[in-house]
Amino acid sequence: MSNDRFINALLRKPVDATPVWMMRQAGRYLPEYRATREKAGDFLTLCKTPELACEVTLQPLERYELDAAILFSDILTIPDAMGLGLSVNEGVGPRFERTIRTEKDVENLSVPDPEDDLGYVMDAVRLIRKELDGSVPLIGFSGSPWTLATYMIEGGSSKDFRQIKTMMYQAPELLHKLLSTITESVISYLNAQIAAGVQTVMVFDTWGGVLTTNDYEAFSLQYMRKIIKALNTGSGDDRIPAILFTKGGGLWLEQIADTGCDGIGLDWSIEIGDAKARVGDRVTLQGNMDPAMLRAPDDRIRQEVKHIIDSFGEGSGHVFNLGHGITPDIDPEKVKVYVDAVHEFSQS
Ligand code: 1CP
Repeated sequence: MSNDRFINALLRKPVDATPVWMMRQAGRYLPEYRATREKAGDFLTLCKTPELACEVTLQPLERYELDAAILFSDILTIPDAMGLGLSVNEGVGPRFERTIRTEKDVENLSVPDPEDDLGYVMDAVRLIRKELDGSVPLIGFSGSPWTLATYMIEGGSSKDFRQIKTMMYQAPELLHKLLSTITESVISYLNAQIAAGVQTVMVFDTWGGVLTTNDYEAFSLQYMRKIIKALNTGSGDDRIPAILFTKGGGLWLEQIADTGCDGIGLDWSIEIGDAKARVGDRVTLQGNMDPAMLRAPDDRIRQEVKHIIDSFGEGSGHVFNLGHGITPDIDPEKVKVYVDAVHEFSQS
């Protein structure tokens, strides 16, 4: 690969500068993304048309010196393939026609065949790898079982997680059964992405942070540990690294590192130097600038990038990122300030 900083940082090998990418780097803040989505008609058609998914995956790489590409797709492709009837509308967000609430609902679910029901994702991966032509590595991803279950049970986004928490406390065995089916689906989905060519996998546990410490272990981390163990990542220096990101997971870094993952995604609430002191060099840390900082004046953005790099300190094992996805209101020029500052301040 002509740029292997990202993989090297995940394997804790020396790098010439800290690699950087950005969650939601292909997205609504880019006018060219909005134009392609317009051409597709809607978001799901964009995801399900490999040529267009490939086009938007590459868009941010044309503008910025990013060290990785992330597959353009969504975490909700799995429940969609399970037949829940997904729609994603501007201003409304994702919605499912059918929710999972009863024993019968859970029993009726089956594990999707990734090359068949999710074949459009694998086609996109193969096409993107071809187009990237070894320039930067491609990240594949999935939602965590807990995070996917929140959408499947609530029927869309949620503020208080009322339905899933009711199930968790009234019918925990039923929720575990659902989480087991989703876990099997995630394992086969990520292994198919690896077979199709992704060079790193990331699991987004966006809603793990709403759990108590005990429930985080029982309802989220336990299943992510199973996923890490079942991935066909290979071994040694050729392995496909795996990153776990629990938003709000700063309390549980030691337990997350114990899963055997290669990298931990950090949100912005924790000092990265403190995180490093807790997990040592067992794992790489990915993060963790507040995405809202991209609204600050350029100098303030540069100052924050430098602060995070200095806080991480010496040695490999840092992938620079935002602590969560970039929001649609951000000026694309600010992203250039952020990306360039990471390389400038981290040159060794
Ligand atoms: O109108 C549009 O164009 C749709 C907006 C959008 C986009 C650009 C959605 C709907 N998904 C995506 C792409 C997406 N989603 C990517 C693309 C790759 C990249 O990062 O560039 C990725 C990795 C995701 C993952 C995703 N989807 C997560 C996990 C990461 C995170 O941000 O926490 C979650 C929670 C979702 C659900 C989802 N899909 C879309 C939206 C708006 C949401 C969030 C809804 C919510 O807040 O509950």
